Order: sequence, then C-alpha cells, then structure tokens
Amino acid sequence: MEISALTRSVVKRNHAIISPDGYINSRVPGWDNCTVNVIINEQMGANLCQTLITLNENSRLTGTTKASQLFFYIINGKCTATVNGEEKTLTTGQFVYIPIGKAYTFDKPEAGTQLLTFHKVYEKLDGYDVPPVLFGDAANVAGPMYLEDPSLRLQVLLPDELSFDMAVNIFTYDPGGHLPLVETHIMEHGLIYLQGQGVYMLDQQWYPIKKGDSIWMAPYCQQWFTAMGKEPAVYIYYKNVNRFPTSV
Ligand code: UGY
Ligand code: MN
Repeated sequence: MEISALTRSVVKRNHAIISPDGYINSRVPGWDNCTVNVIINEQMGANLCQTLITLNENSRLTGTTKASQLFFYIINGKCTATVNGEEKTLTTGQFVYIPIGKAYTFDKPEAGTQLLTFHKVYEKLDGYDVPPVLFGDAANVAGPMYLEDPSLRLQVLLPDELSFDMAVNIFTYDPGGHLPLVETHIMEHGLIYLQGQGVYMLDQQWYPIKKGDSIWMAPYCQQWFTAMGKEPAVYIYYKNVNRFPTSV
C-alpha cells in the first residue's frame, strides 16, 4: 500500500512539480460540471496559469477572455469548441488559441475528456495586431530535430511571429535522449507530460517524472531532462517570448 504522507510533488521558490496525487479540485465560475485542477498560477510566484480540466457528459465551459489570452489543448477525448462564433469539434492533440476579448464555449464532451489550458496576460506590441483565433492540430505540425540531435524533436504549435508573446511547443525525447545543455534562461515554463518518463534536473536537484506530472520553471530556473524507459517521453510546454526583456 502507498503511504499517503509521500508525494513526488514539490513547491519551491523558483520551480514546482505537481503530480496528480496532490490534486484538490477548484470550482471556477463559468466552467460548469467539470473537475478543475489549477496547477500553476501567480499564487506560486508564476506569471502564467496552467490548469487541467476533466469533463463529463454534462460539462460546459463558457467565458470571455479579458487581459489574458488562453490556449486550450485536448490531452485526450473530444468536445465542441465555439470561439468568436466559429464552431469546431476538437479531438486528442487538437488545440485552439483564444486571443484577448473573445467569447468561448466548450460543450458536447465525451466523458473523460481532459483539457489543458495555458493563460498569459497579453502584452501588445506597437505596430502589430493582436493575433487572431487559431485552431490547430499537433498531428499536422512538423517535428524537426532539436539542435541537430535525432533523439529530440520539437513541434512549435503557435506561429513564430512577433504579435505572439507566448509559445506552446511539444518536446519529444526518445529513450536516452536528453537536453544537450543545462538551460539557464529568462523565459518561464509551465508543462505537463503527455507520455513516458525520465529525470528532470531543476536548480541542481534531480526529480523522477512521468506521464501526468506538471512542472513550473521560473525564469532562470536551471533545467535539464533525460528520457528513460521503453517509450519516448513527451511534454507540452508554455514559454513567454518576443517581448522587451527589462523595464530598467
Ligand atoms: O524552449 C525551451 O526553453 C526548452 N528547450 N526548455 C525545456 O524543455 N525545458
Ligand atoms: Mn527551457
């Protein structure tokens, strides 16, 4: 039997690991008849929010984005998304980017559907329009090698354009594949593992990680990962990008 006083979750000043064994549900106005787990948000010290929403056949999410843009990704299952009047059926691996000031509804779900969200306050850039609503499918996004290493593949889900101030990417590591360097950078990350397992190094501490786990990395949290086991390790992650780095 597992001892309930043990968990792999940790919450530190500049990184956190949230494993599903620690989830406590939140009730979110407008997100009805569903289970919401707020995994990362500003209470932690983060500048993004990441949630996991589990739907049943009666779930319905409605809202209007305000200062924050919102990215929805279907981890598994199926539902209908209506954004700014445009309706689409979304299934596993599909996503929608909702810019500021747009109404959305998610309904008609298959029971058990899991949605991932990333939220970021949008920073408009002078001379650039706010990005449009964007529906997409990870299955149609190329996954070129990362830094010339054939064991690493990176899919970039949002356009590489200055109007966007957030990126959402899917990183796939074959077993034994690892980041080629310890990254030390200003950008922040939120992520969730979609598949596989491995060991993450965060600020010189080593953590076993597997499918379903989420990680927050604050700016300058040092990071390195290696995949272990019999199948590739895959995570989807958020990164803030494309804006002037300082107010000094
Ligand atoms: O884009 C990134 O910074 C990415 N290579 N970081 C990470 O996966 N921890
Ligand atoms: Mn990084």
